[in-house]
Amino acid sequence: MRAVLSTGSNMEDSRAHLASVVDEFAGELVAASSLYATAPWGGVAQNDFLNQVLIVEVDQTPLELLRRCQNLESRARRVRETRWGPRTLDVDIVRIDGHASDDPGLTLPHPRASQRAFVLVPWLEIDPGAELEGESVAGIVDKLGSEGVRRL
Ligand code: PH2
Ligand code: MG
Ligand code: MG
Repeated sequence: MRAVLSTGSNMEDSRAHLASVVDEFAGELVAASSLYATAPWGGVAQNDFLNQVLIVEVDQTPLELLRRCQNLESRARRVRETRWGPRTLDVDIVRIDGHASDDPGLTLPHPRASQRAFVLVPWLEIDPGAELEGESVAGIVDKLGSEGVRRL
């Protein structure tokens, strides 16, 4: 099963937190984007984020992959405080090829991905032909713009 993951951090050593995800999926990694410095999305005043997108090929169910992502967040001592607020590590499943779900525990594709240049721009870097719900990611980015998303 092929999945697109979005990782983000704006607390502590953000590079190390993102690297912990690359390490976890090292043997299953299809592609990893550059790191991006991104302005906070969602209206909470906070430090800029570091974001990255990974494409992985895993031999797991969607819920098993979700647990694995949540374990990585726990290992980073992630505390869930403010919605859309600061975090040590966020690992979101953006899309799983051939899979859609409206389960509130794991909605796929990620319901807000199409509003988030910090997800779409890194994704486009590693998959220029990417599609989200039948629309090209390149086309979505054209409409949305990519202000505040800087490739490092
Ligand atoms: N994550 C959020 C809220 N806002 N903004 C940016 N730039 N990057 C993020 O990863 C991010 C955010 C909550 O998931
Ligand atoms: Mg998130
Ligand atoms: Mg999350």
